[in-house]
Amino acid sequence: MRGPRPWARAGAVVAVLLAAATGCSQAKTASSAGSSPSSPAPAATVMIVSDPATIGRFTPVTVTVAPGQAVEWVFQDANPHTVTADDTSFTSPQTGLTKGQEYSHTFAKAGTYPYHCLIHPQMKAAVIVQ
Ligand SMILES: [Cu+2]
Repeated sequence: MRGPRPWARAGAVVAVLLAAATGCSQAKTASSAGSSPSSPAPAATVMIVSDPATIGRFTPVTVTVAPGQAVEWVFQDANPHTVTADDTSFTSPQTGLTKGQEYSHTFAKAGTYPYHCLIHPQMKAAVIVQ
């Protein structure tokens, strides 16, 4: 009985190829879906805009993110500003960033993180991580 064996083997090869093809399409679908529930949320955005009263202003003044989430500051003022933690645990370049530049920081632990601008101490804001 040598007849059936090659056919059985061919069938097995087809089955393996089908499984491989199915695996491929599943992987492709999963990666193109992009945001699974377990992936970290995208960064929250804080704008730094000009303000006649304080030269610059963080908006929103308080931003809330989850642990592991980043905050991205988008500088929109021609005047240089910094994003500097009151406890100096994080800071953007201390010479200041200006319009068109960005700075981001990822917050790993829950807590309240007040920050200010080194150049204009009247510019105050906070990140809440919870
Ligand atoms: Cu400033």
